[in-house]
Amino acid sequence: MTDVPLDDTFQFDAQGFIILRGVLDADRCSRYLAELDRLFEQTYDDAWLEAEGVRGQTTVQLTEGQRRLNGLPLWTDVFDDVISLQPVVDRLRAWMQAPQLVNTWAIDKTLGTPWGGWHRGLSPEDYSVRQGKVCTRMLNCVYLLTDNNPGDGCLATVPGAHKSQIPLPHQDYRGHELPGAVELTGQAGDVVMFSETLLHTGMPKTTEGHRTNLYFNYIDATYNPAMRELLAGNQGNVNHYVFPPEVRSRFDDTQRELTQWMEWQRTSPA
Ligand SMILES: O=C(O)CCC(=O)C(=O)O
Repeated sequence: MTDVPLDDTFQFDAQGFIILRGVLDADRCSRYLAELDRLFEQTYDDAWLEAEGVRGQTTVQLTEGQRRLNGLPLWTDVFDDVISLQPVVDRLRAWMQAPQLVNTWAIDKTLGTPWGGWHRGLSPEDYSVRQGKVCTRMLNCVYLLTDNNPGDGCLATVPGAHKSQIPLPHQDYRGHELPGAVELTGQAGDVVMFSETLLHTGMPKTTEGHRTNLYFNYIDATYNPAMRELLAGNQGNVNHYVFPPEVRSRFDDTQRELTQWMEWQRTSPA
């Protein structure tokens, strides 16, 4: 582990996010995009969703102009090295107590994708700074595989709103109506790391072509992902989070360490 520059920690704390430039090279972006093309062509058996009382997302979700694929390492080993990218791992370890990977997904947007809704994964109580140590209990890493230019359906956020406890009903605000909203642009290969206590949403895609990103979301080891989904009424989502032993057995040491909680999980009720 290398020391994370204090400038980065300052910026992450002040804004709730940071953009790391040029983490993935062009070849790697192309390889990941080609694999996503292949994976989006496949069909997925979500039979577990039919079990009585199980609620959760299907593996592929198609909405207006947009495709989303959940649980990436379950379907391919091509994205395994995303988990152990050093600049990201260093910052995860600096800004979390003990990062553990939970949710992984890809979103591919085309012309016509509308605004998403404003949301945050956790409340600001789950973000703290004590004696200079940042601690967010959930941190999302977004890997830009294509350019995210204005109009491309970029991530939008309100910088600093990871600490906001003003009870504005943010979910009732459409897009730019939320005061202070900004569009996060970047180029293929950049990585956005943001605290999930930060208000964020996806913007509409008003341009031609594809905007494709990967999302690798980490929670603190002190936090129980199964209970989180159960309380949210989506207990089946854990099926996308837990990688079985045959997936983890191909991982390197860093990838195994960042997914250690999965050793103690099974996806069907006892
Ligand atoms: O990049 C986007 O479109 C927004 C994604 C997002 O907010 C989410 O997947 O929770």
